[in-house]
Amino acid sequence: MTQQTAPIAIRERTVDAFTREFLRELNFGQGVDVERSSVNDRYLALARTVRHYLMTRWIETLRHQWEHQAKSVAYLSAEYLLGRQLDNALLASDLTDIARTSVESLGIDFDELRDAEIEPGLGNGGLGRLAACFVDSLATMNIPAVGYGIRYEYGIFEQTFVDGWQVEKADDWLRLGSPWEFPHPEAAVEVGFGGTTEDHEVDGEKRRRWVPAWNVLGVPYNYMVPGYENGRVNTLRLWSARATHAFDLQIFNSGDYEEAVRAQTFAENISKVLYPEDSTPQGKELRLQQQYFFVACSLRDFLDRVLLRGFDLHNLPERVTFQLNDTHPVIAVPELMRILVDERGWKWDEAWAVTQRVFAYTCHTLLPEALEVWSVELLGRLLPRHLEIIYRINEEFLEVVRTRWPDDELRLRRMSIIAEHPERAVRMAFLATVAGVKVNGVAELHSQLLRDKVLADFAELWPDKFTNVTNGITPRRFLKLANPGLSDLITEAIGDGWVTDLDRLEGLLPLADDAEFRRRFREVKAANKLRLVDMLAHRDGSTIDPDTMLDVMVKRLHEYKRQMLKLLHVISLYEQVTRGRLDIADVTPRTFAFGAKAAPGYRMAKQIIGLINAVGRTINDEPALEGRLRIVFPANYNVTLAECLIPAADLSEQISLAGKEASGTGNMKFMLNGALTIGTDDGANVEIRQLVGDDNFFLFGLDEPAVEKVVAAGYRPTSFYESIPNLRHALDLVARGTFSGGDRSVFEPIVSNLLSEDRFLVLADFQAYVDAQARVDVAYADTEGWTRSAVINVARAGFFSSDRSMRDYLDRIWHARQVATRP
Ligand code: B1H
Repeated sequence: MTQQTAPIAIRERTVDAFTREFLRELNFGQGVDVERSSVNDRYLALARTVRHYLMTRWIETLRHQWEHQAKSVAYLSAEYLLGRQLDNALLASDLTDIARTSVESLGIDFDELRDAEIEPGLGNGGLGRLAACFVDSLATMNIPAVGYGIRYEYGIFEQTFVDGWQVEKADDWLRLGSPWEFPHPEAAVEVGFGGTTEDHEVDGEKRRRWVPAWNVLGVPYNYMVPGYENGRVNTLRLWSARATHAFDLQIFNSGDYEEAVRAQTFAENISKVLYPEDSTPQGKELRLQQQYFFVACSLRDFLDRVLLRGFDLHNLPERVTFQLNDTHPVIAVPELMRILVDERGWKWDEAWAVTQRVFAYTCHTLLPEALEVWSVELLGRLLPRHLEIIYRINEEFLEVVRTRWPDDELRLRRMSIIAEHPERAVRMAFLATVAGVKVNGVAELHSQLLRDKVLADFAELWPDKFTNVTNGITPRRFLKLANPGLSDLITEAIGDGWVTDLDRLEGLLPLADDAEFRRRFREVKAANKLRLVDMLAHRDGSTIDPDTMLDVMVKRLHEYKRQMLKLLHVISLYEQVTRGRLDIADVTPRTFAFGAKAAPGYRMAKQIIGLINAVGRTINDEPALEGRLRIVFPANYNVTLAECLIPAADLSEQISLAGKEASGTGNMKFMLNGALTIGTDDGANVEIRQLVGDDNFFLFGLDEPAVEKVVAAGYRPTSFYESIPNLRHALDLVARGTFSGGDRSVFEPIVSNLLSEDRFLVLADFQAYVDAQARVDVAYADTEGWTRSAVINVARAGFFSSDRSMRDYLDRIWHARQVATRP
């Protein structure tokens, strides 16, 4: 017997040892000496050095997982919006101070290296960032877990502004090398597409099988997911598409070299680029290819590599839950059925019994246009066997419905996984609901609306299937890393246990009444604003006044989120001041910050971006407003920018139309960093307000039932336009071309949309919003009172730790156990 080799022992945690390692990486990894090294050389060497320190833990975690074969969570997500890795790795391994001292002893600017990292933007917005927070919490909480996804060569586009209009640039995030990934080409798996299905015989038994027309290789790239100072390093496995050699060879042999190269490109296209649609999936063929590609690779990987050879798949539910992050990975359901029935020869019922117990589905939306459907034509062409399986699942499901509600044709049509209109299509959310052990929404209100509206028939059939897990955010990245000033102040007051037990922030409550603590809290906020001023000056050359209230709305641009509502408020202030109806001395000095990307094909969203920038140009140049009102709209809002903006914010804008924002997670990040929220009764705002109390939250607007009523009664936006003078004046200003050099046509689509349709009731909520902003002004004028509220917000934010979300998933859905690893 060979003795098992232990991984090379952890390196010495001293500055000297770190420096030796760093220089070694610089010399042997990058092939340069310190003097001749570029910033990127140094960044890569630093990253690799830190990586080495985590390596032993990673190997040990994997070995431990292999030996114990405990129940794991496999998180399936098409998006992971990770943000920069270096800082997080340093934090998790407690190497920040050592690394800084070491690098600076060589005369190198440490912060410059941190800034050199290009963030992996492999997600669109909240859904992708949520997945990143969840893998962080899974590791920190010692939960055996693996994240599966796609290694897009191009992540979310880089946004630039040209004359105020959004122009997209490709996000070539890999161009300078990627020190955090470990490719394993030898472990590639093959995935089929297209072709036909047929019957055949195995040992005298009839079976169905799929004969794909072409195959693609999935190459896994492993990423470390270090837990916070707990010695655990979980794995995130992202798949990259390559052409198979067989496919290549076949064509090469036919002598057509160009065709062969084309085939390669064709295969590699699958993981080329992230679809930049947030909330509105387009039924694009390549997107379905991406989904099936990563899901097929992941199932294959889990069944063949993570499980012991010979594992009896009947016991699969004791070994794993595949958590489906929205409908994007739902094609995994028929894929597992295909594996069990076609490849392993199981009886259908036997396979279905297992399948139904290993998947759980998280829904992230309420917008009807966001519910993914795939046309039967496309699905049948790309995945013919999966379509057959879906048909059979549907038939048996409809039998269940028929038994429960005989002679209810309407209900049958409503609930069918196959929609008939406007074309025959597979409703992925229904498939997920039928197959999932559990279906969860992402905030209390959202889960309630899922049960009552979007999936009401299903909730009636299976009430116990439905549950809620309110979203959360990782306090490591969004407080400890993003806001060192506040972190230190908190730690000084209550110790550092909050980093992994965020409920301890409650200990700050008494300090809300402590004048000295409040003073220091304000000092931190002021310092964070200066940091932001610096950053914006460097990045965009824009200036903001750190002595004004910082009022921030950052999130994807979508009509339902209502950036227009905030903009109309700003326009109205401008209009009133310049027309002499409002004394500028009575206006609270504010900096209005926006950050938002629009889906490239979303015309109205791009118009709104154009208008925000146009209004910004006008009011920022208006002498009467100098030092009082200003708009900043830094381009390319991303995780890195969020980490600088949010800690500096005073006011958090969470103003979606009630019933439209499933949860929101930005709202939680602001709260945790001591901003007060102006918000509607929507998504997780509801829970924020319950936690902080009405005195510490600026609630406004229609609630969800009221929205329903207004819409049912036939909403007429013009009635608000006519009856609210300030609203009329603001809209007229836009209509008259005030912000477009007199050209009325430029923003006409926005104005006419608001006056005719206004799907998201901007005009209906305008007055309530303005009134709430007046309450904000009054509250802000009372500096001590405002700080008190801000401290209370922080103190009550413990609930929104993604660690708590993980506990809820464990208790309500996964029933997996935390396992101890050595500290
Ligand atoms: C959310 C998405 C989403 N909901 C389709 N749905 C996508 C839908 O590429 N696509 O096609 C991408 C993303 N994203 C967000 O999820 C919700 O709007 C937020 O309210 C929520 O906080 C977040 C996390 O649950």
